[in-house]
Amino acid sequence: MNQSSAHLDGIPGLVGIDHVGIAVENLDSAIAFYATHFGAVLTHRETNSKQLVEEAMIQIGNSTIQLLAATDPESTIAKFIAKSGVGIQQLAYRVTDISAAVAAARALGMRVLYEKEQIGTAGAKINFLHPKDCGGVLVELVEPVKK
Ligand code: CMX
Repeated sequence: MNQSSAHLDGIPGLVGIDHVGIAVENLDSAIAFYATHFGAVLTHRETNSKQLVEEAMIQIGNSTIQLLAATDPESTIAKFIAKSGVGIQQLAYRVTDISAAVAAARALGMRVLYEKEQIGTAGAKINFLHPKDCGGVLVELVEPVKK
C-alpha cells in the first residue's frame, strides 16, 4: 500500500473495539463496584511493570472494560487522574496486524507513542496514538496473542 492509498483507506485490519480503559484509584474497589452495579465478571488481572499499572479486564455482556490503577506516581494513569480525575482514559481497537496498523497511522501523520510495539494485557502487542491526533481520545492498538 502506498502512502496515498493509506490516506484513503485509513488504518487497516481494524476488527472492532477491544476494550475501553478506565483509570481508577483502587483496583479492588473498582472491581467490586463494577460487579455490584453492572454485574461485571473479572476475567483477567495482571501487573504491567513497564506501564506502571495494575489492571483488571472485566466483562459486561459482550463488552470488555479494562480497569487501570497506577502502581507508581510516575505512571501515566497517576498523571491522568491528577489532571482529569478518574474515568475513561483510552479506547482500544483490536487489529489483525499491529505493524501494518502503526505504519498506516504514521503515513496518516498521526503520532505513534512508542517506536516499537509494547507488551500489553495477556501478552498482546500494543501501541498508542496521541490523543491530540485522534479527536481528544487516547487510542490503543491491540494485536492479541494468536491462539
Ligand atoms: N485522553 C485524552 N487526552 C489526554 C490523555 C488521555 N488519556 N492523556 C493526556 N491527554 C491530553 C492532555 O490533557 C494534554 O492536553 P492539553 O495540552 O490540552 O492540556 C495533551 O493530551 C498532551 O498531554 P502531554 O502533557 O503532552 O502528555 P501527557 O504527559 O499527559 O501524556 C500521553 C499523554 C497520551 C502521551 C501518555 O498518557 C501516554 O504515553 N499514554 C500511553 C501509555 C498509557 O496510557 N499507559 C497506561 C495504560 C497501559 C495499558 O493500557 O496497558
